[in-house]
Amino acid sequence: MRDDEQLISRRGLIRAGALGAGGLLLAGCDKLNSSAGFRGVLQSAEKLHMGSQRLLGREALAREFAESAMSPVFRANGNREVADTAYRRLLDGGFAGWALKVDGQVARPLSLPLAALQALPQREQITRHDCVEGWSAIGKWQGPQLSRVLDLAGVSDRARYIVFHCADRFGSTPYYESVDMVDALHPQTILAWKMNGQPLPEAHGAPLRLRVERQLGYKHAKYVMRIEARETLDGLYGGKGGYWEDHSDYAWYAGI
Ligand SMILES: Nc1nc2c(c(=O)[nH]1)N[C@H]1C(S)=C(S)[C@@H](COP(=O)(O)O)O[C@H]1N2
Ligand SMILES: [Mo]
Repeated sequence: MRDDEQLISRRGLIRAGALGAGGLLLAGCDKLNSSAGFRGVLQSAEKLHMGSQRLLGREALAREFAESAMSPVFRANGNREVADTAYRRLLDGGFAGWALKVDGQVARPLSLPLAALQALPQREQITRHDCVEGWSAIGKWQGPQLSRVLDLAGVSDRARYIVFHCADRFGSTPYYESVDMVDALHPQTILAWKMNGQPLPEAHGAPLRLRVERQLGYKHAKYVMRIEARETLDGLYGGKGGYWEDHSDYAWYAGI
């Protein structure tokens, strides 16, 4: 089986299986994606699927791999460059003047330079990235757990979502993403500054990107500049919790 076939059959087992629509598994991933009907099925199954995945355990880990399984080439997808002039100045300066902002529903708003994130306990994980466009790649990621950073900031009990604000845009609209507190506090949810043993290159989200290993690729926000704890997603851009959620029929809960 090729990786993308594994992806669709794995997702299909949960989704189409629950809906009794196993025949859909025979088509290719791209075809499934471009079929409005199938995406509609995915969306109507979102809540059911979220419930069944969460029943498997809030702490259930995504599979981790050996170094020997790492993909020789890890494709870069979506934006691979950031046009923003402030970002380009920071990139040129090796992100020396960069700092991650942490704000919203927190006791202590923070501004964390890269060195501060690198000084926190680190987690390294070799995982498979699954993009809805029908490709997968296995890579090694390193960074502090998001839960550590949220602890430092004293995230409020009222916070229900963590939002990731990114430096890049599609047209005039910034990319952003969000996760709930279960995914935010999950042990494999990290703020990665290292990929495959090197600082993140621009194409993969320098200087910092989210890894949220039980979710599909578009949830893994690159170029993260600011993290915001919120009670609600209402009133934020299109209100659906992410750039693609606002601008396509991609589901907010993209659990694999
Ligand atoms: N800021 C930002 N994050 C993003 C995207 C993007 O365009 N901008 N694309 C998403 C999609 S669809 C995927 S599959 C992954 C791709 O990550 P990679 O470029 O490291 O492969 O990033 C996700 N995060
Ligand atoms: Mo993707």
